Amino acid sequence: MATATLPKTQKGTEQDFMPINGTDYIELYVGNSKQAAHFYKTAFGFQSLAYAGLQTGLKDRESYVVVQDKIRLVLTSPLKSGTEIGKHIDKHGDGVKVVALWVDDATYAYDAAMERGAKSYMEPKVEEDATGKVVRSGIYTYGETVHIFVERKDYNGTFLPGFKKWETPDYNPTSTGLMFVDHMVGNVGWNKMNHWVGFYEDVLGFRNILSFDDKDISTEYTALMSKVMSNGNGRIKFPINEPAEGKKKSQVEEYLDFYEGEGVQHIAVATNDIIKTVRELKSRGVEFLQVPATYYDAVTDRVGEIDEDIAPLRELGILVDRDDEGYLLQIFTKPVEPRPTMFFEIIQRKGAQSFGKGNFKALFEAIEREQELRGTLH
Ligand code: TYF
Ligand code: FE
Repeated sequence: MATATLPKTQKGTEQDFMPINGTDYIELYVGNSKQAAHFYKTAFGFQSLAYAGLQTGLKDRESYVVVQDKIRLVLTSPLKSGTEIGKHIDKHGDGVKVVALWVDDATYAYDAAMERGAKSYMEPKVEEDATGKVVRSGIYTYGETVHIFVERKDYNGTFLPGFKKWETPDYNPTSTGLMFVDHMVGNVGWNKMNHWVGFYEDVLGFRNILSFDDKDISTEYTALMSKVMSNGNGRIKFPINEPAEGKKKSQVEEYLDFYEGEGVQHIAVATNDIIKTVRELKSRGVEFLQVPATYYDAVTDRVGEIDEDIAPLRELGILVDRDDEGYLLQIFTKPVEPRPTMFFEIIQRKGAQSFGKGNFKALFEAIEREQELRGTLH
């Protein structure tokens, strides 16, 4: 059963011991950062922002940073064999290494997390350039994924010290209307969901705001369970999925097999005009999961009146769901790398603060059809 509760910090006087302003950046370790940056510019409409590599004195890695409104992606590749980045890519394929959290005090955030049982990834480190200073610190979360706390209140540079502005005067595809990270989902191992729920509660002061069990999230063949964790102000939402036993291999299990461990499953990005955004993304070659046309026969009965015409939603395959507070529109890309691991969700919220429970069945059946095509639905 799905249950909604307000984060405790919004109910009473309890202090939020881990104030977070939002997602600072997402860093992916990828085989070819230069081409990945081109892909995110061309296909998703990100803009060139910053660069660090040979030209800035780095010898072992190269990073390209792209930006779209509040979303910053860092694409990083090694420049030689035997690096931690290379090992990460060898094991997992391209994937998210860092989910960076924007805080006012990265030293305090680190100390508070460590005191509550976090595993250290990076002790607080001050980095400076002519425009100011940034403090960063980091802790491990599920798998080899890490959270880096970024304190940038005394900084005025382009991205971070050590990076230079990346200027591409000859190639700047337009934005596709993506605005900010709405939520990021982690896939964790069998029976590990509650462990990571406890980690976000104890170490980072998050609250479990929604829960889905295998009865909510199952089709005829596959199942999973999910709990949504939110920080105090609701700007950070991390659903955590674990596989559940079904007749066939669930998508979470498939992810764990191909990623060879726990990791980020999808990045949901918000738009305020999903029809325009999805039309643009499709024209640039982004591939989306397709639900059957019959999905739209019942949609008005299920969600009632909405502002959008059904015709373009049907044409583009955009899903709709309603809750007590309003409705939402969402659509899911196919995985964006060779392994069936990470994908994107495009979401437009019109009041609803939920995650599209009414679409789970149609969505998971669409994922199963993809699994069937690649021969991984056993
Ligand atoms: O983030 C969510 O909960 C929704 C639905 O494997 C969802 O986007 C949940 C699990 C999943 C794919 C999508
Ligand atoms: Fe999602």
